[in-house]
Parts: sequence; structure tokens; C-alpha cells
Amino acid sequence: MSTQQSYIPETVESGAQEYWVENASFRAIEDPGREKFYCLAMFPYPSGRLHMGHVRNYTISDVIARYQRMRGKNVLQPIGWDAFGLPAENAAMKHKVPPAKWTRENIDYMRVQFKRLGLAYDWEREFATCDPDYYRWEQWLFTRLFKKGLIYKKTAPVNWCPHDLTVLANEQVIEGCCWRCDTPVERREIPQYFMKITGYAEELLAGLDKLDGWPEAVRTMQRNWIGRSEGVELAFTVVGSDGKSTGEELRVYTTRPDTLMGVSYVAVAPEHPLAVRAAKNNPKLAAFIEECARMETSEAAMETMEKKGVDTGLEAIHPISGERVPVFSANFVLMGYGEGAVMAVPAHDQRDWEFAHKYGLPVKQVIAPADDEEIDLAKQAFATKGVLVNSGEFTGLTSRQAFDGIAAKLEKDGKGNKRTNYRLRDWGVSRQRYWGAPIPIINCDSCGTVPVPEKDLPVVLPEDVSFDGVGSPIKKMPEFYETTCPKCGGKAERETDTFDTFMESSWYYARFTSPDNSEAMLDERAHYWLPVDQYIGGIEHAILHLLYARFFHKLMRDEGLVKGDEPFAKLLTQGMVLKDGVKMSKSKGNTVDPQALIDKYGADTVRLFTMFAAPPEQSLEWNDDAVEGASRFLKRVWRLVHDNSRLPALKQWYADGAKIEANALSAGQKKLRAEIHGLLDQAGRDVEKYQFNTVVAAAMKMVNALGQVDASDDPVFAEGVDLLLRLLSPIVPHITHDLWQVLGQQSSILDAAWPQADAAALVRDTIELVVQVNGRVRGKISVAAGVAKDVVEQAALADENVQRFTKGKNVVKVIVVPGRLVNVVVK
Ligand code: ANZ
Ligand code: ZN
Repeated sequence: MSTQQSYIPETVESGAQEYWVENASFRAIEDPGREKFYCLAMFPYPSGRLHMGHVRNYTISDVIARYQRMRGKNVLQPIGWDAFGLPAENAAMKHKVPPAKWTRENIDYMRVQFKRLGLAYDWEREFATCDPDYYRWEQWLFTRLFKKGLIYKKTAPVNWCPHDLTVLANEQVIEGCCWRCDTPVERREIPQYFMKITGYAEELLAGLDKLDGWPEAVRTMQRNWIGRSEGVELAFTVVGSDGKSTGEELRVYTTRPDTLMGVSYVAVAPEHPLAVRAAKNNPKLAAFIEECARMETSEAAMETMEKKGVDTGLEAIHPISGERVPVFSANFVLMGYGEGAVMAVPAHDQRDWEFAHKYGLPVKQVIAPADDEEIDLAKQAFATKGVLVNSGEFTGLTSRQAFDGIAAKLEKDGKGNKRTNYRLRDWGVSRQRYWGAPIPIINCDSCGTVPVPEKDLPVVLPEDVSFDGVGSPIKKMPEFYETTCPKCGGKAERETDTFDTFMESSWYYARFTSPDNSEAMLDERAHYWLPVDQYIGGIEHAILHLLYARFFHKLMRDEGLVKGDEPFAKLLTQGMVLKDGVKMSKSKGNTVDPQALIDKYGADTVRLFTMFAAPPEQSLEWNDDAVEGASRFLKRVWRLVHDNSRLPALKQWYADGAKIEANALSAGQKKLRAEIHGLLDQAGRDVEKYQFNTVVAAAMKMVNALGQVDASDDPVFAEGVDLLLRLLSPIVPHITHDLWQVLGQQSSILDAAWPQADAAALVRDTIELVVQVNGRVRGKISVAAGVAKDVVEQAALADENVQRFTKGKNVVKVIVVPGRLVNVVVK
């Protein structure tokens, strides 16, 4: 406790923090008899120092955790470090330190910063994902899923620098060239591991409907990412260059089977086996395939690139009309989606339309608008659904009817069937990088791919390495990769690829429940704490991280490790921190260092500013003056308590049992009390909506009102201070902790209850009414609440000001609007 007359944040804050450490105030203990609240902010990447975005994120979480604790919940708020990843490798090269050393030093620095902010973490649960004790369980789960068939190996493309002979991450490819040596990057196919997230696509999609504690925007993004579509898979028959049917099927996937009779060509992906085969004696096609292989395959690039193709010289027989159409290979057809081949309908698909115009292919209308809309197929495709025309037996059907009709016919003929497709791809988890968790697989010439047995886990990543950025050091360390096969005992080699770092962030929330278990990934404590009740983080994680974590939760559920289907009951996505309207970021050079602010003003001021400046979900505009303002406000709160003329009476009020005799209060006291409780009532509703900015605004108004109290021993003042400190304590925990003790409280404000407005105080004894004469305001009267109408009328007519306007006139009518006004009509 601080006894200073003036507010010195540093002393106050270190005092409170020492108290919390000594009392293990934030140690979370499972207690089935109490309602739990698991509050989690997305754990940070240990980049070096905290930035304002961190401060905002972790303060929001801390305020929620502390608020829920005051509401009586058993709160868990843990913290850890998302420690693997590329930046450590870049820093390692720049500063010539191993990634592990750089990372751990950053963690040590940032841990101090977190503590300085007064975040209510259970530090006993801290871990970093680069700890072998952590990733060992990820490796363990991987080997189990591998045996279950939920993980498979296949070749997939990577970015390859032919000069440095290394794989590059997407962010290391700058305009198609290697970031180090500027050599044009090539695409290479190498074997990689994939997790079958597509097997959970339907559940991941359906589960979104139940996540009503999530922002709708995030759910929509996930739905689109999963991208379920209903369509038909159907087969054309391939005609060889000799003009005869080969009997071979060419399967396509379409969401518009109603347009089937308008197909004028089929297009296959450049990697499609049919194209590859045809290229053997078609040099133009071969060159095209080669060119496409070097191209970027990101979806954004696919959208904007010029649509190109080459005739394969093959033809395909239409499954219903028997007509022959040419087969093209086209760069816009993705090998990884559907069947890697499309039936092209230029009249009703804009992409097919453009391609048809470029290569002089026919455009045949088969859908007419359902209304009288004018269409002009010479200008563009008509992509809306409608009524079938030129479609033989299907003519006249609506697109909807035709979908089913055509699907049924194809099915009957054994040429197709309905199919649900997902845009979601299986998750490739192999990275050819060093700073990650080793993939626990041993490659044996005779036994193939063998998972590392449980007793040999973890496969520890060597940390004392020299890192030059050209290839991963462990790929050059026989002492790491040379091993024996667990199956046959022969010479074998370890996998040297590491996991995508999204693996670690997909289950850390669960490990926080059982962080010290060296025998199991999770234990029964997980059942008590999970799911996370409130998850807080950036919108940039709306898709991948949140989807992978949801997927992992289901994997762990199916392994019997967790119960429940979803990891995060509620999600709050905090807005960005801006300066002069643009995102605060290193690359923009407009950052404000929170450490400097904490040093100057103290943690409470920084916390208060970030909570007051904007509601959590909106962007926060940086403002130096507002930081000053926050600091001034805390000084006022400090003075309110440390007022020599009041403090003894304040303490006495507590000593006397902190009572308010509502009946004994004067009208003025009742009015003030009504105001304070009114503000508290509003703040109580806002805090439930996590609108902390208006909670702070209410506290500021309370301070103003309390500042006007004259009597040094006014119980309404004492009660007001008590409510104010409790209201503010989740936001500014240090100063409130200190003042609480100054008031002579034995227990910590942490254990005080969240303040509730007294409903009785809100009911005012007297009410004020405006009095109008002929519709113009002429006076104001005070009457007891709930009095009869005629009493109000008489009071209005008796008012001095009102009489000035009624004198010598006839009162025709008096209208009383209860609780608001009285209108006197005169003639
Ligand atoms: C014929 C057609 C006619 C199509 C028409 C659309 C409109 P979603 O909704 O995303 O599932 N398609 C199928 N496989 C493809 C691939 N591997 N690469 C590129 N495009 C592919 O998209 C399904 C539609 O995308 C399919 O329906 C197909 O074009 C195309 F008036 O078939 B459609
Ligand atoms: Zn073997």
C-alpha cells in the first residue's frame, strides 16, 4: 500500500504486483463446485517487444477476466508463446544468433513487459511452443492420426530457388524471384504430409450455425472458405486423334448441370493426365504445360491472369447428345478442384465466354431469363438461372427442375451422379524450414514411412545450430537424421521437414489446462476448463487459425482427449490500432512504443486509455492528448480518496459496516445517490456487452458528481467511492488495489464483488416536470413521485412563472403528461 499524497504509478503498480505474486492471486485451481470462466487472448509471437496492438488485445482479455472473477466465476487466464516460425530464422541470419536463442531472449523480455502491464495471468501455466515438452504431444497425436489414416503423404508444389537450392516460403518470393538472390523461382513437386481436414468439412460448416457467440462476419468468412457447393459429376468419353472413341472417361464437375446441352468444349487443367499424355506429340501443348508449371497458383493470381489455353487435338463425346466437342487445356482450370476438368458453357459462364471468343468456339444459348429481362449474348454471358431452351427433352424446365432431371438421366445411364464439393483443401503441414517441430516420421528403404514410436518421442529439434538461411541446418546434420528403422532395425533416415506453425497454435488453448502433464497430452482438467468461454484476437485469424483450431478440437475429441465439439464458445475480434487513420505498424514507421508510455505514465494509464478510446471491436485512433487525459483522471480518483478532510470519515464508514440508511437521507443526498446508481446501472449493462469505453465514461461522470459533495462524512460519498473503485478495478487494477487498502480494507479488491446498482436508489422521490402555457415552456415544478393528477395541476397553476402568463386569462384545459410535462391552455 502506498501512503503518498501524490499519485506515483510506479510505486503503486509494483506494490500491487508484488501482492499478486505473493498471494498467487491468479493461480487457477479446478473446482467442480464453482462455475468456471476460461478467458484467452490469442497468444503472441515473441517478436521482440510489445506493440500497441498487443497491449490492446491483452488488456481487453484482462478486463474481461477480472470482471468475471468479480462476478464470482473461477477464472483461468493463461499465457504462452507461439514461438516457432520464419521471423526467428530471418533474425538469426541478420544477427548471427541461433533462432532458439533469439526466440527465448525475446520471450524473456516480453514476459517482463506483460508483468509490468499487470495482466492477471496464471504464470504457472506458461509455455512456449518450441519447448519439446509441448511439441512432443503434437508429434504424439500426429503419429496416432497417421496410423488412423487421417494423415497421408503426397507430392505437392513448393517454391524452389535453383540458385540457393532451397525451398522458399510464399513470403520469401518477391515478384516471382528469390528474396535473397533474385533468381526466378521455380515450382517443384516434393512429397509432403497432409491432414484430412476435408473429412471434417461438413461438420466444420454445420458447427458454424451453432456458434452464436461469434461475430457473423467471421462465420461467413469460414463458410466461404469451406465453400460447399452442390453439383453433378459427369463423364464425357474421350475420342483419340484417330477419330475413334477410346472408351476412356473424362470426368468433369459442374454446379450447373442445367446448362449441359450448351457445352461447346471441355477444358482440362495443364497437369491433367490427358493433357500431359497429349503433349507427348504436341510441342505447342508441351510448351504451354511447361509455362503453366512456372506460374503462381495462388487464387488471387488465378483471378487476374489472362485466360489462355491450347487445343489438345482430342475430342470428347457429350454424355447426352453424343455430339463431339474439342478438348482444350486451359490455365484457369485447377487440378486440385473437382475433377481438374470443366465442361465449358460459353453462353452462361463469363470465363467460358471470354475463352470461346478468344479461340473462336461456338456460343449456344440453353437458358432463357425467367422474366422479360433483355439479354445479349454477343456482349456477355447470361449466368443467371432461368428456363431451359434448345435443350431437347429438357426444354421448358426451370434450372432447378433441370438440375434434378439431368442428374437423374445421367445417373440412369451410368454417366454421372450428384455430388457435394468443398473448396476447402486438405491441410499440407510439411515445411522445409528449420525452426519448427520435427515431423515424427522415419523413412526406411524397406518399410517405407514409419511413425516414430511413442517411447522415442519427442523428436527434439537441435537448437545449437549455425543458421545461414540456405536450407535447413538439420538437413545437413547426419547426427540428427541418421537413425534406425523402428520396424526392421535397419539403417533409416528421419524426416527433416518440420510442421507448419499453425499446428502448434491449433491446440495450445487445450494444453493450458494440463500444461505440466508429462504423461499425457491432456488430462481431466481439460474437461473442467474447456471450452474457452471467451477468445479474443485479431480478425486476421478469422479463417486459418480458427478453422485449424476447430479441426484439431474435433480430432482430439475423436481421440477421447476432449469433450464437446467446439474449442471457443465466444469470440471477440478486436479492431486495429491506428495512427492518423492508418494501421500502426513497423513497416509504416508510425508505431508508438507502449513501453515508453508505461515508463512515463504507468500501466494503469495505458490500460485506461486503450479501453476508453474505443469499444473493443472498433479501430482505435491513437491520441497523445487522450493519454494525458487518462492520466489526469487517475490523479483525480487518487485525490478523491487521499483527501485529508475526508479519508478518516471514509475509513470510519467502512469500520461501521459500510451501511446506507436510505430513509435517513436528505433530498440532495437521494438525488446524488440516484445519479451514481444510475451511472452504475448503465455501466453494468455496458460491461456485459464489453463496451468498456462507456463504462469508463460512467466512472468519469461518477467522479464529477462525487467531487461536488460538501459534507466530509456523507455516506453517499463513501458509498460512491466504494462503487467507483470496484467498477474501475478490472480496467485499472493497480490504483484501485492500492486505494482499497488505503481505505483500510483487509481483503484485496480482487475478491470484492462486482458492484450492483441499488434498484431502490434509482426510484426518485421527487420528479421534475416542465410546465407549458399554450405549448411554450414557462416554468418547472417539483412534485412527489406518484402523486395524483389534480395535485400536479394545482402545483402547475400555482407556479409563479406560470402565473405571469395565465394572469387575466381563462384556463380552458390542463393536460398532464405523467412524468414529463404539464400544458396549460389559456384563452
Ligand atoms: C459448367 C458451368 C456452367 C459452370 C455455367 C458454371 C456456370 P464452385 O461453385 O466453386 O464449386 N469448375 C469445376 N471444376 C473446376 C476446376 N477444377 N477449375 C476451375 N473451375 C472449375 O464452382 C463450380 C464451377 O466451377 C463448375 O460449374 C465449373 O464450371 C467450374 F453456366 O460447370 B461450371
Ligand atoms: Zn525398416
